[in-house]
Order: sequence, then C-alpha cells, then structure tokens
Amino acid sequence: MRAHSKASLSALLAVPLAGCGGNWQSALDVSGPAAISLKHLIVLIVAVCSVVWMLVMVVLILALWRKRDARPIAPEPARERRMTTAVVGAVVATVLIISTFTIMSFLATRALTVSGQDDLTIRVRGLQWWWGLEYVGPDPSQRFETANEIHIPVGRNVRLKLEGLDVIHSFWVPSLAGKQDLVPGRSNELTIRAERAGIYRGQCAEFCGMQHAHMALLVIAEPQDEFDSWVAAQRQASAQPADEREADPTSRPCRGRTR
Ligand SMILES: [Cu+2]
Repeated sequence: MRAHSKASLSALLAVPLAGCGGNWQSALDVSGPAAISLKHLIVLIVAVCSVVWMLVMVVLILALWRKRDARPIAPEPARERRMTTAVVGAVVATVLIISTFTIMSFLATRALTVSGQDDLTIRVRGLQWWWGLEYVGPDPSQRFETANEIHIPVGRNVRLKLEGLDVIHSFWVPSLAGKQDLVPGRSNELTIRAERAGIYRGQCAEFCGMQHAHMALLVIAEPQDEFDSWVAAQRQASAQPADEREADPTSRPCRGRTR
C-alpha cells in the first residue's frame, strides 16, 4: 500500500474511533457508577441490535436468493405452518427484546437519582446561557455561590438540585451521569459521583436559545483535602481593592499587551 493511501486509511479510521475514549466529555469514557451502568446499557443495546440486524440481512438475502425458484401461489399446509411459526417467533422475540430494554432503561434512569446520607448538596440553576451554583449546607452562613465550575470530592455522592430559571435546560456530564432536565417551576434531582480525580466537561443538552452551544460547565473532582481547601477559600470574604486604580477595571493593562 502506498504511503498516502495508508495515511488516508488512518485518517478515515481515526474519525469514528475518536469518540470511543480518552475524551473529557464522553459517555464511553466513564468514571461514575451511574455513567458506568449507562455505558453497559448502551453497549448491550448496540450489540443486540447489531445481531438482530445481521440476522435480518441473512434472512433477507436467503429469501431473495430462493425467490428465483418457481413457487406455487398457495403454499402447501406444512409450509404455511412453518411460515406461521417463524412469524410468531419473530414477533415474540421482538416483544421480549423491547420489553427487556425498556425495563433496563427504566432501572438505569431511576438509579440516577439514588442518594445517600453522605451527600453533598449543590443547587444548580440553569440560565441563558450559564450555570449558577450554590453549595448548600445546614448552616446558611456557610453557603456560597459559584458559576460554571463544580468542585466535588472524589468518591462521594453529590446531590444536585436542578432548577431552570428561564427556559428548559438539560444538565449532562456524560462521564459521570445521564441527562436530567432543569424545568422552570419544578425541582429535579440528579446524583453524580466521581471515582477518580479529574476534570469532566459537561454541556447543556436541551436547545435553549442562540447561545445554547456555549452553555458548558466543568466538574472538577479532587481529593477530599483539596476540596476542603477550595471550600474554605470560597467562604472567605472577597478581597477589597487597595486603591482606586485596583477598583477601576479599565485602568488595568490588557492581557498580552505591554505598555
Ligand atoms: Cu441549552
């Protein structure tokens, strides 16, 4: 094979395989129990559907091949019984497969909201086009707010209370959990958990206006001590500007420009 042909083949294979892992926003590169169960469900459904598709193709090809033979318009009774058995068997198999997938999907979706005693609670507000976050605790004075960046401790359940304040949004961090909508006037819940430290990208998964594609967020999973340090820093009072020059943002030099 010539060099440029090999390069073209490699590039062609790289496109479909690029979404199979190693990405920081991928339903196939998972780190949380909910995302792992969803990944298993995806793989199972794709595998079963692939087998069914191949069986249908084989039967279709055989039927087209055998059609060349001259067949009577009215089949004999024994042949008709075989055809009836095949059709009934196919219908039963279809009902069983679809019912199994429906039950498994229901159980996997219900597991997204399972929570425990150790939960850290964060109120997530969806707005056009950003994410407002409030770390909720038993003591109101310990609460604080951030935006677009969720810090969580590794190995702990984090309960997200989801609220839409303007239109419907959808919270989705595919490496950690499934999607859950943020609906105005209604409170939904989602539990996320990261089993390993890292940065996981999330994205609004419901079209919510012209800037919807830019409505991303980051989940930063870190060890408990680092998370505690970050929380302590967030609870500190804001630093006040020392003079008028620091208080006036227009007086600061632009980044990347020398004066
Ligand atoms: Cu959106």
